[in-house]
Amino acid sequence: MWAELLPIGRSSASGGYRRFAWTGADAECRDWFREQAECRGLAYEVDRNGNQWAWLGDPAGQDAVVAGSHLDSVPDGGAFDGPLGVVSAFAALDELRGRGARFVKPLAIVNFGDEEGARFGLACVGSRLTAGELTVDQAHRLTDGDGVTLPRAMEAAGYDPDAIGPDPERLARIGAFVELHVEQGRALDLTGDAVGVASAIWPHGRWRFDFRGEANHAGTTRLVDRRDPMLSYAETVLAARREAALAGAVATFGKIAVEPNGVNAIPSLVRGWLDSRAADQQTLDKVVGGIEQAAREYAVAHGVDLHVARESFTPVVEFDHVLRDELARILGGRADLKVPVLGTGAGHDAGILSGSLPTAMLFVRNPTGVSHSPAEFAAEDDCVAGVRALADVLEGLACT
Ligand code: HGY
Ligand code: MN
Ligand code: MN
Repeated sequence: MWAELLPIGRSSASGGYRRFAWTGADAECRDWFREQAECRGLAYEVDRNGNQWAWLGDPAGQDAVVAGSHLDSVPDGGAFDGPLGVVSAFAALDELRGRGARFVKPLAIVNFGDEEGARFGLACVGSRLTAGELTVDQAHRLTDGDGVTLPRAMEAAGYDPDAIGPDPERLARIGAFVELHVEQGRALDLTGDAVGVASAIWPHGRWRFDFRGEANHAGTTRLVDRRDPMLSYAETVLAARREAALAGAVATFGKIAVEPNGVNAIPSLVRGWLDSRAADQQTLDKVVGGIEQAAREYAVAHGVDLHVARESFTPVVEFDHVLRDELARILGGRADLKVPVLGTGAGHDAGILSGSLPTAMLFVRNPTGVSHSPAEFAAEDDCVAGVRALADVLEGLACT
């Protein structure tokens, strides 16, 4: 499975993946998913929001057990964030068939669309739409950097944008969703364990800061006459670092757009996107409030206008305790496996769906902790341990 996925959407320059929603690379990943479903004799379907499902047992049955993740990537993402959960779900099914497991509940493997939000700016679009946490109107207004709207992009990829919307009946048929994911930190490396279980996801969001000044000549405009938005933006980046460090949170300006974007022109607009996350809501509010206040002061000092818009927000997620205890019980029976429980600052479809049904996550050790980068890594032994743990969990939840 890895060998087939390896070249899809890979940049030869960076070695990273560019698998953005509704692009050619995304379509190739989707073809791969369908082939994996078909070659295993699973019933394949695409839901109204473009998420892909592969069913063993009756797709219309009740109390289904679902495993999976996503196949899209951030710009120059690693190979594991997303695909590890989908590949492991197929591998776990193969393992269970090898064990002769007898399924008493429907089992599905899922690929949620547009998890990273790399193209349209909002993460987890597929699961948010399904859970009713993103309205159809909001989704129809999403636009990429080239001005292409989500509906046009879906259409171009052969999907029907008028079909999108909440899917409560589908979610009501699912008894448990388990997402396996490469760890995006070093907690497991530090405890020396191959696999962990998630406790909670930090609240997190994305904010757009538009600093508007005045375009002018870089050679002839006196420093005192300038209204340069780059200065207030730069100071705001430093303020974000300061506020986050003070609060024990994180804040990142990782994306920027500059107009007119000329070497010899003072910018008229600097647009920066802030991603900030903290262990609790109060801390996050304090950090983002502090950054915004500082940005306003810098804007005034440089004669620049500032507009701040929150583009997305995901509240804290505490994973279902009953399902988590069930996972601990199932995996606790394995003398060779100690499974620590960890929190994470990364967002996931399992977090979005946690408001609609019991969800849980398994993490696989990442020896460097690096993620959202071509250097992301997980050792083969640990991936195999992840598959075995997922197989045990699925067997415990779906088999006699
Ligand atoms: O940005 C995130 O937390 C993610 O990996 N979707
Ligand atoms: Mn990610
Ligand atoms: Mn992911």
